[in-house]
Amino acid sequence: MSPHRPLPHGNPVRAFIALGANLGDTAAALDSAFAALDALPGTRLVARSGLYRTAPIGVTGHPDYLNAVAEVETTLPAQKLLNTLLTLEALHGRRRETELAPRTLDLDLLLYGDATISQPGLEIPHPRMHQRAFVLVPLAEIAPDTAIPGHGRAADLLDAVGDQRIERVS
Ligand code: PH2
Ligand code: MG
Ligand code: MG
Repeated sequence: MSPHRPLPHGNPVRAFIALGANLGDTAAALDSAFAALDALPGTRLVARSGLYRTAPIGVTGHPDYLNAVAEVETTLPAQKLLNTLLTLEALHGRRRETELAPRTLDLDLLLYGDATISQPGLEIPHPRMHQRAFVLVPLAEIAPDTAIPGHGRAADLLDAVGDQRIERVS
């Protein structure tokens, strides 16, 4: 985090990004991704959650994930930020095979200010974030009062995902 690096002009927006990996050195990938987010143009890392080991959702027989959430302040437009996240995934060795194939790094844009966006390839808020402990637990750790448009406060959604296995590891 670099609190003293000034942002370029433009109205900074508070955005939240989910980090996930379940292939390779997952802790190194998430640490590297946090640093890379802080180094993006017009962007600084405001907060990072701890790292959580989580059961894979949506598939069985795959390795556990390591998940976390980043809070950033950015002057990048949402679409540009999304494209940048996809580039960062590729730089971390992400290969897109089947949809839920184990991955070296997944970066999902969860929230972009209080915007609601529905475009091909870009849906904000992330359409499943309110149902996933691997997003809500780290999000509530760093910003419990965050409002998820259409679903309410992050911390208030935790009870409903209490059956999903998640364990803080660092
Ligand atoms: N990501 C998915 C599907 N399932 N499960 C966990 N625990 N963590 C993830 O990051 C994750 C998932 C799709 O991107
Ligand atoms: Mg994902
Ligand atoms: Mg993704």
